[in-house]
Amino acid sequence: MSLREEEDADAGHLWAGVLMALRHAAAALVLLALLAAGPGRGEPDRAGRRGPGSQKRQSRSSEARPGRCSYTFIVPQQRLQGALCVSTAAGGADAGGANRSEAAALRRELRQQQQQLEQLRGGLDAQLQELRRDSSSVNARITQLYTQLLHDTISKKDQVLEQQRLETLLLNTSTQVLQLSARYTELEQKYEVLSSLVRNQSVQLTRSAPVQQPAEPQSDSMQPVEEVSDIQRDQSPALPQRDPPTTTPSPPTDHPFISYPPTKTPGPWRDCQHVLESGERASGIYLLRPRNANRLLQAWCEAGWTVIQRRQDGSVNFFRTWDQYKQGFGNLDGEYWLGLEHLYWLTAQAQYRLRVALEDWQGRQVFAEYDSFHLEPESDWYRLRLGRYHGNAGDSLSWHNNKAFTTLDRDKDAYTGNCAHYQKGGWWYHMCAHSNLNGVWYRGGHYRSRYQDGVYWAEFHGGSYSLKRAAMMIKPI
Ligand SMILES: [Ca+2]
Repeated sequence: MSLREEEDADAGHLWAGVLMALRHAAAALVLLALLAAGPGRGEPDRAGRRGPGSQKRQSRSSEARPGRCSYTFIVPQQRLQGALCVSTAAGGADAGGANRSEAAALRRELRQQQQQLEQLRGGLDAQLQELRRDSSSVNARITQLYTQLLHDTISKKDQVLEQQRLETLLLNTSTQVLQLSARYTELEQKYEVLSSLVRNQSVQLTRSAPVQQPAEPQSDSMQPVEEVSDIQRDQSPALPQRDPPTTTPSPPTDHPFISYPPTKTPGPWRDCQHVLESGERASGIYLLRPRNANRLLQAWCEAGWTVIQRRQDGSVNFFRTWDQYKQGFGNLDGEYWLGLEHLYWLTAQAQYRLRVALEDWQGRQVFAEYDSFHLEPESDWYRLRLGRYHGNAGDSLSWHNNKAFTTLDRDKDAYTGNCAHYQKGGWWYHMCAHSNLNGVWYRGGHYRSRYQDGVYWAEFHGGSYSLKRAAMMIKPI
């Protein structure tokens, strides 16, 4: 902007010079005109064109007295210093001749000045044009610089934005790395736990191998048909485990055995109701043999109820394979799963009802009952058949009615993936679960997990609350 103002100032000076030159030229023209009109009285119309100043000069010249100037001209000071006096006084021929010669000299002088003025004007025009060209080039240069500055500014802003974006990206990446690191640590810990479980199972298998040999089933005999599940092995006092209750039982074998002493030796009983009817009222472990079943099993009996599942302290891992869910696992006096095959035979011998007893971490106890309960055979994936609900826990199992059982290695649910992988258990998953009593036992109720994999009953505290206690039990109608 200052350049532009400077340029304007230069142009102003130029114009002022031009005007000054024009004024001088005009004065010279007036003088020329007056000289051309002769030494007589000036013609009023010619003088009148020069404006009021000329009128005054005319009036003064009309009053000229002998010996004094008839016309007074103001000529440019560059050439003539002071006033120029032309005497027009009437007198001798010498005086007139002198005046004429002076006038001729003046005319020459004026012509010269006129020529100089023309030259000056031409020079000025050339300079003006040159200045204009300079101005245009300066303008173009300023525009170019301004454009470049704008471009640089925008580019710097872009750089700042890009830098901010990169910083954000770096921050996010760092966070992800930290999360991955934490996840890796967690996986490492899980791997350690699993490794120790595998070692324990190997030890148990080694120790139990000799016991399995004599336990071949004897069909068509009232002698116990030696069928048993992991449950018995888990709690066998004869098979001390290296670890406390958190030890995971070994996988079921083709030729199971009985190793846990029942609470009462008599039996086997058809179910716990049969135990109760036989006068055995104490809660505990009893030997059962379902009617028409070529197998013996043990279960926890409580007031005629046959407990088929129990959660209470997270001591047993319920994330198991199909075979393990089929045969059962856990500790009969603790957490356990009776086994789908046992459930099938039990519920095939009579009409049973199901009771689900739940307790939250504040000690509140609720229940859900279904007036009929049985399973289809393994060929139909132990499909759940459930009757009407009643109770005060809310109905979170009817949604699973008529659904096949799903485990981590056998996906029979309606979901595109395997629900067992997400719910960390085995259940009659649908898409996926309103109840997940075989899920992960979390301490304290509300838990944080990527998936809803706790021990939950959706109608009682929702899917993100892991219950303290849960038990499933059956009783003939
Ligand atoms: Ca599926």
